[in-house]
Formats: sequence, C-alpha cells, structure tokens
Amino acid sequence: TGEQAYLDLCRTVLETGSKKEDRTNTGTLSVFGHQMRFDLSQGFPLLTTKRVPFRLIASELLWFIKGDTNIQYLLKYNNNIWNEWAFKQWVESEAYSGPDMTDFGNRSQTDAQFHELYSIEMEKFKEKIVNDDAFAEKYGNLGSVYGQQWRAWKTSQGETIDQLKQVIESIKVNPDSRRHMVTAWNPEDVPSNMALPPCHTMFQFYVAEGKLSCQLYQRSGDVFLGVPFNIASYALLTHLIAHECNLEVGEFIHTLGDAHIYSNHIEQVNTQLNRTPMNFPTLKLNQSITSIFDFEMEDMEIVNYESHSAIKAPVAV
Ligand code: UFP
Repeated sequence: TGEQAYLDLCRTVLETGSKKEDRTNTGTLSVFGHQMRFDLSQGFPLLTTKRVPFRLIASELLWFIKGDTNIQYLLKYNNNIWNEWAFKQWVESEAYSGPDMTDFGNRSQTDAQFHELYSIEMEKFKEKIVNDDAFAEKYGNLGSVYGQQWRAWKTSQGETIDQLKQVIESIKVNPDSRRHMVTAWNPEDVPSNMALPPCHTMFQFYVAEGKLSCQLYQRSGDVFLGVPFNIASYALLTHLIAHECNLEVGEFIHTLGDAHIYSNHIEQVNTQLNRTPMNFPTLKLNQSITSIFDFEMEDMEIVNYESHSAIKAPVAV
C-alpha cells in the first residue's frame, strides 16, 4: 500500500539517522533529504497504522485556504493545534495578570502542579477567544502564518498577492506551466514576525495527462507527529484544487529537509512499525461546490477509514 512510503521513512530515520540535538532540547535521530510519493488515485493517504484525525487536518487546511490567521476559527471547530502559539502572545502581553506562564510548554510536561494551573489559564483563554471578538482580534491572531502567506503575501510596495488564487488560475489557463508555485517562506518575516517559521515552505503543482500532482518541500519534519498530518493536508489540498480545475488527482510528492524522530517518540514509532497497514480510505467531496474557497467542513468526508488505534506521544515545544 501507499503507506509503505511513510513506514520506510520511519525505518530509514531509525536505522540511518544521526543523533542530533535540536531547538527543543529533546534530541532527535535525523536524516537530511528524503522523498515519499503517494499516488492519490489509489486512495487518500490517511495513515492506517495509527488513527489520524482527519477533522483537525481538514479544518486547519480550510483555515489556511480562507486566509484566516486567527485561532478563533479553529476553536469553533474544536481544533486546538495552534493554541499554544496564541496563548504565548497572550501571557507575554501587558494585559495578562494571571500566574506566571514562562516556558509553559516544557513546564507543563514536567511539573504536574504547574500543568493544572496552565490548563485552567488555557481554558479561560480559549473561552475568551471564542466569545469575545475584540479579545480574539488582539490575541488570537497569529500574524504571518500560512493563511496570510498563501492569500495575502505582503509586497514591498504595500500591496498583497493572493498566491493561492493565482496558482489555481495558472493551472486552469496554462496547465503545462512550470511555474505553479506557492511559497510560505518569507525571509523578511523570519524570525521576528512569526510564531513558527513555516515548516512547509513551498509547493508546486504539475499537470500531465489530465492529472494534477503536487510536490511539497518541507524544511523540517517531525516524522511521528507532524508528517502524517502534513501528508494528509497536502493530499486534501491537491484534491480540492483538482476538483476546481476539473482534473483528476495524480501524485503527492513529499520532499523533506531535516526529517527527524524525537528521542521520546522512538517507542511509539516501533509500535507503529509492528502493525500491518490496511487499505487507504477514500475522500468524498461535495460535487456541487465549484470553488475551493467555498468548501466548508461538511463538504468533505473520509469514507471507509479503517485504522489501528491512535498512539500518544509528547509534542516537542
Ligand atoms: N513540524 C512538523 N510539521 C508541521 C509543523 C511543525 O513536522 O507542519 F508546523 C515540526 C517539525 C519540527 C518542529 O519538529 O515542528 C518545528 O521546529 P523547528 O522550527 O525547530 O524546525
């Protein structure tokens, strides 16, 4: 099955990876430069050797596509994956007067008492973001993240470029073009304006024989936690754009720079490698929608998703 490409990446990192320290002080095994190919016509690449939550992937992708950079949208879909970045801005602001939240990510993993305090503050923060638009406007906005880079790239002239709209137009008008590019990596914004310098830095589309393919260059990949999400997210994006452009889906090609397994994920990866992959599920899209900008959560559905159970692991922050 197509999942083999991912399992091979895991094995390659475990067997040939270099021991490498990292920003988060967790320690990794890492390889540099690895490519996986997924034939999207053979099924939707949502891993089956562990449960991967499609709902989170889809709501995050719609958030990017809409050019939204405020976590309020994500929280409405019960998607918590970007909370920490906004929470950091809040607890470091003048307006915050609660308990000291310095280095909350690491402390909440090692100090149970602090974890309790942190959870309470985080819940209060989320509730305010959802219910108080002015508060959300101020503290829920992550600034120069994917939504902005894709839909409203800031030029030196003070204008904005809608890269996503332009690339879809160029796929329709000039499918053979070798310039179907979208970039999220803006050297001017890195690192000062960014919560997290983009991991998926640029992607390119390619049309041949009526099929749309996509290749992503990801500078840094957390093989166990991040990469399974990234695969499904770009596969979904490729499906949505192919749908709008009346093309079939071709391949998703995932090129990774620093592909790493964190030292506290090795056991989990081994558990996963001992499982037998099942067939990939299928993606169903609401056929009456014609523009990717009009898709909502209820217009996309994963069918026949059978998988082994989820595997928990700590996130490096
Ligand atoms: N990471 C991913 N995929 C993502 C994302 C983050 O794998 O989509 F946003 C991981 C990669 C790395 C960490 O382990 O998050 C980012 O750290 P750094 O900026 O130091 O590469």
